[in-house]
Amino acid sequence: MKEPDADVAHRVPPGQTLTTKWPVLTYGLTPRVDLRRWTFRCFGAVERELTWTWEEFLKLPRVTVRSDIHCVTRWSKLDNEWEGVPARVIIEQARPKPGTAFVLQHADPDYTTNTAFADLLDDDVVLAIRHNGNDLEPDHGGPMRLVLPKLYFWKSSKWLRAFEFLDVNPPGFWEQNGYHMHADPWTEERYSDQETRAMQQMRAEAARRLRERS
Ligand SMILES: Nc1nc2c(c(=O)[nH]1)N[C@H]1C(S)=C(S)[C@@H](COP(=O)(O)O)O[C@H]1N2
Ligand SMILES: [Mo]
Repeated sequence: MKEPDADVAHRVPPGQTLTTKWPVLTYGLTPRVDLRRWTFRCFGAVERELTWTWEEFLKLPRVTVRSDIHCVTRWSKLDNEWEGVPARVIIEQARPKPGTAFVLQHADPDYTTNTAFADLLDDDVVLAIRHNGNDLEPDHGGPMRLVLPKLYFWKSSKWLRAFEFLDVNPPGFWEQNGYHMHADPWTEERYSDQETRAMQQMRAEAARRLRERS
């Protein structure tokens, strides 16, 4: 860890320290993935539910983007090069219904995190399979993880398996355990007690509706 040089200081959000290492942060164990059974799925409020096998997923158009990682545990890692399928490509194929405002990411093993639909549409949001020229290591989410660089990194699911399109905003795993619904590192949206009253009501309402549905 070191103090950022002046030329990159503007890229380091408040309360963060730079690292050149890449820590592994997983709740639980790295899942073992069988690529013959792996699928990625879009479901919920979509015109058609879609499922890609690994072979099909590899045929989707890919881009290479460069971005910075900001973890809520206060480390940041600059200049990561990610190769992956733009989230927008996936969303265009799934065609979310009007009124879709949120996406719940479902990942192995039993990890979820909620995101505003609009936050997935940025050019640098990718379903990544490679990092700095190498296949993504299992500990870092291989074979595929989301990268959503403008939010704290817990909003980037490793071992991503599905997008659920929703008109409500249910809290995901960390969001049910004290962390913020939105997670903007520039305004330090770290903890749920910093949420607006409206957002806290929305989280309670959405959690209740999802419980009723299941
Ligand atoms: N499936 C899954 N995705 C996850 C996590 C997890 O525990 N399980 N941890 C999150 C957290 S808190 C962070 S900071 C990043 C860490 O990614 P890394 O281990 O590649 O640094 O992954 C996020 N995505
Ligand atoms: Mo994290």
